[in-house]
Amino acid sequence: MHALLHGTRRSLATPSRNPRMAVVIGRLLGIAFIVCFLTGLYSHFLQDPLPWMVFPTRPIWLYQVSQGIHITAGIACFPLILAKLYIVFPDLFQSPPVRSFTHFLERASIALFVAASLVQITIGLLNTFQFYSLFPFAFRQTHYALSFVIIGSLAIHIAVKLDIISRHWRKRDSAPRVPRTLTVASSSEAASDQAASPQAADVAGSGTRGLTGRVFAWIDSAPQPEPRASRRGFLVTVAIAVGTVVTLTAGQSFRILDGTNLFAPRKKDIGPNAVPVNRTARAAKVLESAVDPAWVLTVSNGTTARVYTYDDLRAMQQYDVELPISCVEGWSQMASWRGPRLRDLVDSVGGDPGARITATSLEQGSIYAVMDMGPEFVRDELTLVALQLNGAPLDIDHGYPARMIAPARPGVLQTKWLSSIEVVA
Ligand SMILES: Nc1nc2c(c(=O)[nH]1)N[C@H]1C(S)=C(S)[C@@H](COP(=O)(O)O)O[C@H]1N2
Ligand SMILES: [Mo]
Repeated sequence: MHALLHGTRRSLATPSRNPRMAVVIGRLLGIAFIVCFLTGLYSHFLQDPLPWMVFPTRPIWLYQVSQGIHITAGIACFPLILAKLYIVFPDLFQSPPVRSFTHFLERASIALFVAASLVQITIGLLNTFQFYSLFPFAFRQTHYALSFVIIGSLAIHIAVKLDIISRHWRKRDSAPRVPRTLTVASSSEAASDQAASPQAADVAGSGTRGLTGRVFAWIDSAPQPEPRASRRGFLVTVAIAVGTVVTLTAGQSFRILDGTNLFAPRKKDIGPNAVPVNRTARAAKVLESAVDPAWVLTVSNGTTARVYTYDDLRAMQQYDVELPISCVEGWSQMASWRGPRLRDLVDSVGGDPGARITATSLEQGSIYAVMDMGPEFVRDELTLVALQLNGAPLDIDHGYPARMIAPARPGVLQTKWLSSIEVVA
């Protein structure tokens, strides 16, 4: 068993599998994870705010950019994680597999970290293709919970590897290569190397750190034909892979890459009113209710209620605003909207300046059918009950007769096919 594990690890050794590379890729991955975590928290709490939370409403593209970065960084994680797993793959064959309780914890935390990360990016990617119904669980809650598992195990991982990370953080600080004769199997050789190299002595100490150090020392000592060239080749390969997946998808979020957006689920400007559609009127089962001539928008505040017909809404002061639809799935699109201000409607029923609202759609039985909005968005002069999109009445798929549009909010909260607005204290 011992020999088998060692033989396997030896045969897996390549120049790119070294601690410096693990640190270089790990660093990028760590940055991507933290960026995803922070932008993810922002998106999560916009949709599920804690009672005291107040959100910025400017710049209007804040959520659009934040979520674009979230999805793009998440997509970039695929090649980065694969590269990182490739580099550290021989570590899987450590012998003995578990050396001590600390070593067990170290390996278990890495296993958890890898598993959680792979699940996280996979369900995230599937979600951008709207596979929500594929999961027998609530996507957002799961994604949110996993993010804490990942950030927690990342912190443990960094703590455990701090020694290696700091030694290989800068290129010039990297430990000198240990002689090729060093093998983990032979303690006498290790001992002679300790004498020859202070770094080797440093890493070959007792406990888990010693083992990890020796693992990397061993990887470092693998036969290395033209190591520089093949290491650069590996980095270039990873860079090309990251560049490719980003270039082929990020156009959904960033217009500058629209031309090369071949793989993302949405393209800009394509759809009715030149805007992509998330959920169609047919899918939302509002094909009839949305065009019912008896449609009215009910605005209420306690016992006070007013009923607005479509013509009543059009007779109010109309405003033109430029605001993006920014889907949680990453795609976004700037558009021109026209309609009355939400705050004028709220004022018409004596709404308090600090009041929240709950908006309800004609759509039945969907989590997007009811939406909550805090006062910072309700009072904002850019928040409209939109009747027009890009110079024409809303297409039925974009929420005809009336929909919500507010700055710096996720698309999920831009409720279509409005039927009522309730002021809540
Ligand atoms: N009633 C209702 N409103 C909704 C949705 C929905 O499913 N039902 N989807 C939301 C989502 S997820 C997005 S991204 C935007 C997209 O708006 P669009 O389809 O007009 O582009 O609408 C939002 N409004
Ligand atoms: Mo969305």
